[in-house]
Amino acid sequence: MKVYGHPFSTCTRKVLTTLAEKGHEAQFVMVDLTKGEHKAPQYVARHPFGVIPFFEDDGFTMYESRAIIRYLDAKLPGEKLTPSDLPSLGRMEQWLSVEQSYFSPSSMAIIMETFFKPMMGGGKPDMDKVNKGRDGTAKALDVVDRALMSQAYLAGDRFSLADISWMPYLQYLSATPHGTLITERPHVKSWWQRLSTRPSWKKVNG
Ligand SMILES: N[C@@H](CCC(=O)N[C@@H](CS)C(=O)NCC(=O)O)C(=O)O
Repeated sequence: MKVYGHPFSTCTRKVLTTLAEKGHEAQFVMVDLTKGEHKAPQYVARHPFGVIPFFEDDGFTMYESRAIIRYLDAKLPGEKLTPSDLPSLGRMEQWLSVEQSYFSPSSMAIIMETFFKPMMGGGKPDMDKVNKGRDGTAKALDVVDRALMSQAYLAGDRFSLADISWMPYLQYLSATPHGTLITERPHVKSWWQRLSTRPSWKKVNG
């Protein structure tokens, strides 16, 4: 298996975390976003949308991080990251969708403005974007906080792909001055402590 991506990329991290959870090593092919390698013709020939990650498995190729992690869980041996009972499966899919639709767009607005922009020498954060991002992030985390009052993980009592999909954004958020969005919500805070101390996450972020 080959994963084309960048170690700083949230979507690449979902794939690498899933591989680590399954105890499987894949070849990592660096696509340097800072050099625009994801827009180079030879990469776009693989991934028509010119983003990372891209995935290869013995001649089969695919893209879209959330689709890749489902594929990996279905294919690889090891602990299942997808519940077998229907209500928990439904919950997992709900939270994957909430991450994609509401949480990641708003948290990424904060992360881009307050983490990546200064790191790339891009100047001061645009506070309109940050504040809009904060509103969306707070709403999503309020909803998760309520759900986590009665269960340890998003799909229920067991860790699943849904938790993996939230982890990269929680990690970056916690490294910004807006990490209080996590720590001021008690159930989100303890959930993030459980997630961020998993060996798979330490491996990907090591
Ligand atoms: N829906 C895609 C999103 C991929 C995506 O936006 N990747 C980012 C890195 S996390 C990227 O390549 N950004 C570069 C760009 O948009 O030019 C997925 O889940 O794989």
